[in-house]
Amino acid sequence: MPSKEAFPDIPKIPYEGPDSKNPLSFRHYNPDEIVLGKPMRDHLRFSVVFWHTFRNPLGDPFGVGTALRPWDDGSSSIENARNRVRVAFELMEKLGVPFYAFHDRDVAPEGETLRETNGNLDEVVAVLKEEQQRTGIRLLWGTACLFVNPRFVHGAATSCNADVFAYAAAQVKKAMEVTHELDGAGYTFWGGREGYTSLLNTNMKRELEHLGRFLQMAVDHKKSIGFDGQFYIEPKPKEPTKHQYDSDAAACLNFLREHGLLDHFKLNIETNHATLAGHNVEHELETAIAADALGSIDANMGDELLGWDTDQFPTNIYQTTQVMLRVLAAGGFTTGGLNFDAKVRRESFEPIDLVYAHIAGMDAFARGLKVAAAIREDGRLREFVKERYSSWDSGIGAQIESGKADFGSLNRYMLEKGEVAPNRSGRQEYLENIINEFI
Ligand code: XUL
Ligand code: CO
Repeated sequence: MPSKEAFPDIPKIPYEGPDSKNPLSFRHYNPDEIVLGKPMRDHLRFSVVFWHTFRNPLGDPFGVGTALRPWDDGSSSIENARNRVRVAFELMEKLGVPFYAFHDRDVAPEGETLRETNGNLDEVVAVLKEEQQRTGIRLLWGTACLFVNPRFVHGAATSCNADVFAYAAAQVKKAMEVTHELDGAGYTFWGGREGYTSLLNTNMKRELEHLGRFLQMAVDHKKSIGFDGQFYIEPKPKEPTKHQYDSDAAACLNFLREHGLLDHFKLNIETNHATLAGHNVEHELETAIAADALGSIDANMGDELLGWDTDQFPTNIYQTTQVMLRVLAAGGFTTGGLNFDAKVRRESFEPIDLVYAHIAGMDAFARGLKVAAAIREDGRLREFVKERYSSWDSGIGAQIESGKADFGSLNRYMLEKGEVAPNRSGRQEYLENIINEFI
């Protein structure tokens, strides 16, 4: 811990139960509580992000940052960066969060050259390592920031400039090595500026091929350094570019399949990215699960009335319930977790707001987990869906599924039968009411 605490008035946040009126307590997140045979801690695998929580000044296009962060001297010195790491671990310890995530450039400043930048990163990574050992908090995933620096103006792996591709490769190589050194459970590729704004200046086919080659190089490097963390691709449809190549889960899966990379990547699904793509998060999760590719979740939420990536802390219990229903159905996380890729509002500028925000997100997900577990134990929802598809379990349905039918046999079957068996109601409102019963 830093010699002087950054959050001196914040205790370790206790679980006090649903009746607690203490805003610095959990009312639902009780890490040791067993839900469906497993402690909540292991179901939820919460993670704090370094970028929003410790580097976001809370500016918007119309105004400067408002965040008060008294521990940060505002400089890009290594000392400030190292101290910030200690503050981050103080907060995570007080919240009882088991994981964190970072971009290389969140934690350490860039230097004049790549060599100097790598040296800066090493100096800060030494403190990350120390703090991990001191607290037992682990790295959920690391990543490289390939979108802030102006050199990436045209993209990184999809830049028109081959030198930029080379720089990005060197940067990812280092970020992967650092993640490996910190025993990270995963490594994420979010396509930042991998996309385009105008086709008038873009060779899309060439850019896509370059991206495929880049990811293949990452797979090769992973093997060569013996890093066995999970690779994730994080879909997002827009912001910063108009057309992102990794726009949604289906697009990412298709890209990976086309480039022979599907065995090496899973998806990191972010709620607000799903909604920007015109989907809801459960659709994106279901798409990933159907391809056996759900890896991790960037847990946040958007605003229904705003069309941009507001990255709000997830407090909507209907949504956290939907997410946890999918996570439970998929058998839970293995390497992934619920990573709060979320920032406090510009108006919530005090340090204590960081604490309230994480408590709110953790409690909303703990409650979502309990509701989802109760819905599963009740079984009515699952039974309904099972029954809805029962015509596939025997007879003609089973023949189709097992590949024993063809157009000829189906034609004979239907000519003999004359008309289909009557359809049954989908009962959507009845089912929505069951969800409400548990919330
Ligand atoms: C951007 C975003 C990123 C990734 C990591 O919208 O979600 O922070 O999670 O680069
Ligand atoms: Co994210």
